Amino acid sequence: MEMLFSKSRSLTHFLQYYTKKYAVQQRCFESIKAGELQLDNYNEDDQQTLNFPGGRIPITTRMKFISESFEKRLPCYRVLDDDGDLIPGSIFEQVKKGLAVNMYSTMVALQIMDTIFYEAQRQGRLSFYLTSTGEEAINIASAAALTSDDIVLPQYREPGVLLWRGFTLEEFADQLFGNKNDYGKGRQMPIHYGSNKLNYFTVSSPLATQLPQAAGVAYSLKMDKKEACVVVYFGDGSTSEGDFHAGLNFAAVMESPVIFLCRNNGWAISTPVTEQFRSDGIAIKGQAYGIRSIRVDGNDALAVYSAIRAARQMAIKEQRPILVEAMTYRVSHHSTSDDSTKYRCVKEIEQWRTEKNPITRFRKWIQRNDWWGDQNETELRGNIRKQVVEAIQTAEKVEKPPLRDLFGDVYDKIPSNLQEQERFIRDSTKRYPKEYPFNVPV
Ligand SMILES: Cc1ncc(C[n+]2csc(CCOP(=O)(O)OP(=O)(O)O)c2C)c(N)n1
Ligand SMILES: [Mg+2]
Repeated sequence: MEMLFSKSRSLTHFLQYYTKKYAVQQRCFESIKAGELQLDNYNEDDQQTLNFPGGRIPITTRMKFISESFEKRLPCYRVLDDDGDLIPGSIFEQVKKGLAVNMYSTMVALQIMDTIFYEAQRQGRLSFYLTSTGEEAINIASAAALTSDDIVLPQYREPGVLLWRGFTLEEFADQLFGNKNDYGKGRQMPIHYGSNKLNYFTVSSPLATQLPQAAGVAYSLKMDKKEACVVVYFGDGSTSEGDFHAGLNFAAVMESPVIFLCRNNGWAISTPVTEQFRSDGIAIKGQAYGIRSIRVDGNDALAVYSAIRAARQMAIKEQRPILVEAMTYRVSHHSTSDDSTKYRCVKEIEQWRTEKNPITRFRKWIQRNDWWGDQNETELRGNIRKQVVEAIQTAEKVEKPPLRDLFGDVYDKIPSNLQEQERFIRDSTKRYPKEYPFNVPV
């Protein structure tokens, strides 16, 4: 009791705590009369049911185990075929010329940004990089289906969502170079972007931590009665983390308006999905948590756009989570620290890079609509290339954040161990000035 008092600090808190606890103990499930578990004739089919906490369950005399899989695999929702033609009879959200061209142009911008930043890393100008190659449609089409009030919790392969929301190439470059304009003050690895202004949480390295957080953020939107939802992105590999399960269950029970968007790209660094799980992918897992789910072709921008629009509508109107599994392929190496040709077939990578390319597929569709031509393509690519190169050249020259920024922003008052570390690093810079980066103000 003493502990409780010191935690809650006041008698009022203590009483509130006990009143709540007592109320919970008094709660009784509607389907159960206290103390009995009865068998009775109940439902319309005259089938016998059992009363259990949580509801009535039909009984059977057959000892039947649920199968570990369905006879057929869960189908994948698609609108455009591999050649960018509309599949007859497909149901999808209409996309007008302006939006379609904007989506296409941003996919191309993401592709070019990735190519040039990747090369800059190979030249030794950046410490690390990671591309979204092959997953441009998931990035851009999902972003296009949202509004700017929707809150994004990313993994790390979704910079296209930020690009769509207006993060500038300079802002990307500032983060990558960790210069003094970087919102994280150079304290994070490259690609850990974030933007308060654009409702985009900062990328965090430990996988899947964003999932339970997303359930909580969405619950706060619900409490504030906001006309918005949360979208949380994650990879197939991240679903092996406990946080995936906690996040889904939490959101289902709390009826949080959140879209769980899994990019199933076949790989988690060198681990293929066949070694990651034995289920038919991810969407199927939603049902076990009581979450409405869909599997969609992640390389079909129109299908992704339509599915996320529908998911958003349901999440907000019905105040519930939705799980979307977007099927795709990680065309790039995992990151600049990886060589994927060591563990997968080059032919397979090439096929996804060319024949199943989501950008080419969407381009074919907009060209058939007479919304795009070769001239537009040349101009767009030239312009973006120039802008990315300029952004790199500028960001590279900007001064790094001062040494003192390494120790701030976490504690209200810097604790003694950090003060000691600061003294130590300052001493070292004096003793070994040549070993210390010249462009970090001390
Ligand atoms: C908790 C945790 N475990 C392991 C890692 C190391 N790690 C970084 S990325 C990655 C693969 C993740 O794969 P996936 O979620 O499928 O995303 P993808 O890279 O394919 O987009 C791993 C294992 C980590 N960052 N965090
Ligand atoms: Mg993956």
